[in-house]
Amino acid sequence: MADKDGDGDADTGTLTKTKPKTARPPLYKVLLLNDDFTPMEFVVHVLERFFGLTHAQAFEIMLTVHKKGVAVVGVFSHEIAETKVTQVMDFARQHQHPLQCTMERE
Ligand code: TYC
Repeated sequence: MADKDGDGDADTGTLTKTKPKTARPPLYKVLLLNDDFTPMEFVVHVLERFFGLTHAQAFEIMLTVHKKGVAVVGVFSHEIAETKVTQVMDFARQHQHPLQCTMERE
């Protein structure tokens, strides 16, 4: 019975504080991948529509993906990231574009 007060140390008479820990939920990057077929203006539209970006922001990210192959579009909770990926993939499929969107734990 060396730790009757439950603070994780021996009860020596010295008062110690146990720091309350609030675990932060993991975050997920949503990534957009380049391909040779999806029209640039379609990608810009997707970024405006599903990520709330301005036309200028959307154009810049689209160009980064076009030049580098991939870019992070945003960082979200697991549920929000999954929703964004599904929305983008469904919309691309509806329009018969091969655009790929994925998520990755940060
Ligand atoms: N590379 C495409 C083109 O030249 C444009 C594009 C950009 C496609 C970004 C996908 O995620 C993408 N039409």
